[in-house]
Amino acid sequence: MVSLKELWNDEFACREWFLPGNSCCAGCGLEIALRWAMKALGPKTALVTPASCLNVVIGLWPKTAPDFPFTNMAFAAGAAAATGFDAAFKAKAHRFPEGPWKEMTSLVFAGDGGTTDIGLQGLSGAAERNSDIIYVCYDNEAYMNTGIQRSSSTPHGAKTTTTPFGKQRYKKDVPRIMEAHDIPYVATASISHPLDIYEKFKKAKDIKGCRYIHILAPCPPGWGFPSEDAIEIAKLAVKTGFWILYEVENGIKTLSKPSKPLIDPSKRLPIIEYVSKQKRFSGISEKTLIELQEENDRQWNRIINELKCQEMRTNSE
Ligand SMILES: Cc1ncc(C[n+]2csc(CCOP(=O)(O)OP(=O)(O)O)c2C)c(N)n1
Ligand code: SF4
Ligand SMILES: [Mg+2]
Repeated sequence: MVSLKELWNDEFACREWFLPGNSCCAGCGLEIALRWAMKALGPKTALVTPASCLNVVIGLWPKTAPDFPFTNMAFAAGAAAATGFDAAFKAKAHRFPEGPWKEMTSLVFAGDGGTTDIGLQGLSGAAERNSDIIYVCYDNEAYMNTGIQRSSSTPHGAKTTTTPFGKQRYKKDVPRIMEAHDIPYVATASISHPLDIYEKFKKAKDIKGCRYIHILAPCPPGWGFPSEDAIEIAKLAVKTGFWILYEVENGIKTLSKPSKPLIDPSKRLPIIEYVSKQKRFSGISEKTLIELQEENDRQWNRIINELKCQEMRTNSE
């Protein structure tokens, strides 16, 4: 893994591109995610932000934070807009080969509502076309900007303003849906592991085609925990196995370092350790807690089986 010393000597990583003093809440996960993504991508990045907390934060003058080009976009149109930008950059690069156009990266940073609900059709279209974009879902597991409504990414049992007794359904597994599109790169990440985020974006930058990165981005007011605990909460998500870190490169899946030991179930902390630190799960019933734990075990068993099949296939080739 890259060292902090190496980052310090890197022209892009050693400074901030999403500037401090912006209007994100203290401890906001999306801000940390974007900062680390931009350290890897650098300023020749054109960012598209569909309607979301980021969309509001990013455009508020005089606290406009990005030190790189960005466009605020309609809620459903993130992937389509970035595809258009990429086409324009490629056309410009053809006409003006000496310009900066060929180095531009088209990036979408969308919330879970903008990705797993309203933007999913456009995202699927871009993935099917293998559009040359990086699409990021920063997942704070609800529609935070409009007052904490449930999304299809809200976990089972979590209270939101539209699920006052806890959500009945389970979280939609969008990284798995993106894997099914056979795009060149799919990864999950968490703000608890910024160097892992950095490395995944560095890798994604050098891949052509549609790349999808899904980042767990805790939200202190929306989840109900003190701002200073944001990293600890994200760490617990990984340590309990609730949030599994992995990459899929050209169809080959690998668990990322922090999640690898958790193949052994005894190494996973019980899910209650994560849930009990957040007000959105307050009053969760024993039954829902067991269901949440069982769902988590199912997710792990599925991934472990996939890895075993993959290994058998590779050995037989
Ligand atoms: C078509 C449309 N419907 C609704 C809205 C209102 N709206 C703006 S942001 C938002 C919530 C976005 O949620 P998410 O994508 O999860 O991002 P977050 O706010 O959590 O960062 C909604 C419903 C809108 N802008 N456009
Ligand atoms: S409400 Fe949540 S996601 Fe939105 S800016 Fe605040 S901490 Fe970030
Ligand atoms: Mg959200």
